[in-house]
Amino acid sequence: MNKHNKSAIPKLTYFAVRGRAEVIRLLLEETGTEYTEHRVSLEEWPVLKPTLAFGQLPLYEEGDLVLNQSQAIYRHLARKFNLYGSNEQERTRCDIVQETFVEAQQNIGGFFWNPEFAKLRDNYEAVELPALLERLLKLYKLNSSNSGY
Ligand SMILES: N[C@@H](CCC(=O)N[C@@H](CS)C(=O)NCC(=O)O)C(=O)O
Repeated sequence: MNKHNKSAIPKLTYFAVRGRAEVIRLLLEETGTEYTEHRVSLEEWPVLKPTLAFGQLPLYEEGDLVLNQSQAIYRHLARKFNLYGSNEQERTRCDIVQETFVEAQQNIGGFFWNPEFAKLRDNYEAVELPALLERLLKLYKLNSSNSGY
């Protein structure tokens, strides 16, 4: 017997920004899934934080299935909605796309929040960002020459 109630309406808890929740919202919207959202305010956060297993958001609930870690939630939804390839090779290619975007997100986020942002900006725009975008472009080229996505 499956102990999870798969028919339960999913609930997403996150702050009122796109951030790590946006991929979850897109997956739920794209698949026409009914869901509810709790958009946590800055006043609410200090009260909610200590009640969470990892003290961070997003939190995704589906009946008694309670998930944190955004990348794991994305993969859970991709499996659930049959968007995670149809064989081992395709799933591995999905993982490569996911990891490449995690790296890009960390790179851009790290730059954005860097206290020396203003000082580093010119070099980032001229050198680092084009190299990063080039890598993403390669990924698209790699995937489009092997049809199926
Ligand atoms: N590895 C976690 C990181 C989660 C994370 O850093 N969440 C941030 C928002 S994007 C957060 O909850 N920040 C508030 C805090 O840590 O107090 C994931 O991918 O879900």
